Amino acid sequence: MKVNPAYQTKEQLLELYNKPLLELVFEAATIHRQFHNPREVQMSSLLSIKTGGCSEDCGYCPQAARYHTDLEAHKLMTVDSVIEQAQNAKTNGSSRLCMGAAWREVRDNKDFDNVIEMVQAVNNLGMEVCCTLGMLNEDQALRLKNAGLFAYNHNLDTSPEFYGDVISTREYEDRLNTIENARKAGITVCSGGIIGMGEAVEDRIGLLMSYMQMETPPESIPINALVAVEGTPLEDQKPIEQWEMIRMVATTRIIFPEAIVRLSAGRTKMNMEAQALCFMAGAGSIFAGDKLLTTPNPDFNEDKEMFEILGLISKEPFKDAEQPVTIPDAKIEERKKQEAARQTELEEAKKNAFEAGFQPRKIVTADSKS
Ligand code: SAM
Ligand code: DTB
Ligand code: SF4
Repeated sequence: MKVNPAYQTKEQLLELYNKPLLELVFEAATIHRQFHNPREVQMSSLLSIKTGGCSEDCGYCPQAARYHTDLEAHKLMTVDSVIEQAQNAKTNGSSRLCMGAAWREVRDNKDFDNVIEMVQAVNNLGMEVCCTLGMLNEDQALRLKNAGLFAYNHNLDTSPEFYGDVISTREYEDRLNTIENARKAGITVCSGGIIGMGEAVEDRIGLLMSYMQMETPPESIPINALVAVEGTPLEDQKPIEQWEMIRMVATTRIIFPEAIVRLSAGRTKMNMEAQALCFMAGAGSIFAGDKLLTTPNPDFNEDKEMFEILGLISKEPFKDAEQPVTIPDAKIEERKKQEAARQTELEEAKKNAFEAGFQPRKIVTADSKS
């Protein structure tokens, strides 16, 4: 059951969202137990592989170049440092790694080739690999799929009606197209929203309606509370009530019984009791590690303690779908072949020059004189 047939109209969803809180949590918990092991919560780590300097104007985002935030921009990380961070996350109990880049869209360049190598390497570590890189075309989605990408994250964030109040540099339709491209390539979809941006409850419901209307709704739905960052247009938004986060998690759980609902950004402002109610209401994952992409998150030890107190266990990778197989990437293989050929040519040339009697020039330094 991908979508719960008991709820179809906006009115029904609104009524559900506004139900007496404990009734709502009870209904969500009941459904959660039919489709998931309620003790299992996936720990997923985020890694910002390319930070800041983004050309978009998403009103919530500290990485947009046009806002004056304290963020330090960084170019794309190296494949080796990504492997090191992924290994570290795995050692700390994460079974999934989500790599994020502050790009409007993916471009077919050396950076993307490097991302392909990152996906291959992290998949080889036996972790679920997720990427969030902005807009994607079909070919790019296919290259990611063949590299071993498990999921693509691309959030719709809010309802189509409220979207223009938050972002003007792209359309809702653009987001839907990218999700479709990932889906066509056979990658699972991770897509969710942010609450606390000044939207009405109707907009939260509108977001869920967008997913209900998809032929295949997302396998993974992250629910974020806005992290209001100084310097962004949404810096003065009042933090949402914890109850709203619980309601949103519970409503999402009831509407999409099979999906994994992720209790995402905003946990530093939640106490353990509120998080416990979110788990009760069907949250099946958290972001683990002391940093989200650029903002703080509870550290591994704090979450470990919470898991112990609540009797939660961390979910193993690939329990919901098989691990993707990594297939060599034609472009990268061709580049490696060309590099190897160039290296051989260089060595041949050196050898020939030596045989023809050319000696490497002796460099005279102060040391070699004495
Ligand atoms: N640039 C890519 C994109 O926008 O799809 C990927 C990175 S972007 C930072 C990933 C997601 O992070 C956004 O879609 C948004 O939902 C979430 N996000 C960004 N800033 C946030 C904030 N301050 N609070 C909560 N969620 C945020
Ligand atoms: C998602 O829905 N939330 C994550 C992940 N998917 C990429 C990102 C949250 C970012 C919070 C702000 C920051 O740390 O920059
Ligand atoms: Fe850029 Fe993504 Fe941030 Fe929007 S959310 S400004 S696209 S990094």
